[in-house]
Order: sequence, then structure tokens, then C-alpha cells
Amino acid sequence: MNKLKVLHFPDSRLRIVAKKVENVDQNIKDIIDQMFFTMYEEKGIGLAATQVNIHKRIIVIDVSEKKDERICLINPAILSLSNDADIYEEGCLSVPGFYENVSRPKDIKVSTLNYNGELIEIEASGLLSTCIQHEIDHLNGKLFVDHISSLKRNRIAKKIVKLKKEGTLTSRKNTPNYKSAT
Ligand code: QAP
Ligand code: CO
Repeated sequence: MNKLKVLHFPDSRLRIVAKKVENVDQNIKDIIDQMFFTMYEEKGIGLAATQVNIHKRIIVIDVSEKKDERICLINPAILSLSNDADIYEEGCLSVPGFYENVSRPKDIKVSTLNYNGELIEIEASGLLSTCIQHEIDHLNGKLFVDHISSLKRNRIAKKIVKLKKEGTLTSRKNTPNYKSAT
């Protein structure tokens, strides 16, 4: 299996709005398989196609402890969001080593195609809800750092550019922390 290269903020390709998948064919399934492989290899809990420079509306998620609960969303559409908010310390494979608190609606309901091309509905709360919202943002060219102050965002952008120049971004010690910040 092939590990896909993950784009890093502030790469402008992370701003491209992804296109709808017309047909869940073998080509799309191959992309999904590679995305899951890449996400597990990189110790992520969610990955949007945008992050691997594929501008199609595809998301893979696994928030389970044993890493055996694959959720794949194709052309997800938000049906409803709750009014109450939840705060999580978010990270992102495209913003490696940086974590910030983000407030988002607590519960979400989406309609989406699954791996078999069937139209299903998913209701989520907690970490899964946050993760779905974070990943749908990616498909719309949005990142979690867009939810924090521009001062912090610009600082992070500068640091990543510097780390990449030094070649120390990937070797840097990163400790993802998905615990709730509340
Ligand atoms: C999005 O993020 C998310 O910095 C998924 O060095 C995160 O998988 C949604 C990761 C938190 C809700 C809460 C980040 C791995 C993975 C890093 C991720 C890193 C290694 C982030
Ligand atoms: Co992300």
C-alpha cells in the first residue's frame, strides 16, 4: 500500500474547494483505501482528501481506541448542528505539532455516501462530531487554525515554514492530544 504525501499549512492547495464525487467506483475506493492507510501510518484520527492533494469530497475517520472502526464519508452534507458548543484541543496532520482549543457545535447530523456508495445518515456527538466538522471544513478549504486568532495563525504558519526549511518538521517530537480541553 502507498502512503500519500500530506500537504502542510500554509500550502495554498489546502484552500481548494473539493468537488463532488459523481460515482463511487473502484478508483474512488482505491483512494479511500490509501487515505485510511496514510491516516493510520501518520497516527491521525481523521483525514480529508484535500490534505493529500486530491480535491474530491472524501473523508476518512477512525476515532476508536483499537483503530478498528473505519468511517468513510463521501459527499457529506450537514443536516443539522446543535446550538450548544463543545471545546476540543484540535490538531491536524496538515498542521503538525500544533494544537489549539476550538469551539464547535456539540452534535451533528450528516447525510453521506458510504464506502459502498449507499446514502446513509450519521448522528454524532463528542470527538466524532468535532472530527466530522473539522474534516468537512477541509473539503471547503478551511483549517482549524481559521477558528483561532490571526496572530496565532500567522505565528504557526511562520514556524512551520521555518521548520520545513530546516528540515526538522517531520523529525520533531509531536504529541497529539485529543483529550477534551473542557
Ligand atoms: C482532526 O486530526 C481532529 O500534530 C484530526 O504531530 C483532531 O488526526 C479532530 C496528528 C482533534 C478533533 C480533534 C497531528 C498526528 C493528527 C499532529 C488528526 C501530529 C501527528 C491529527
Ligand atoms: Co485536519
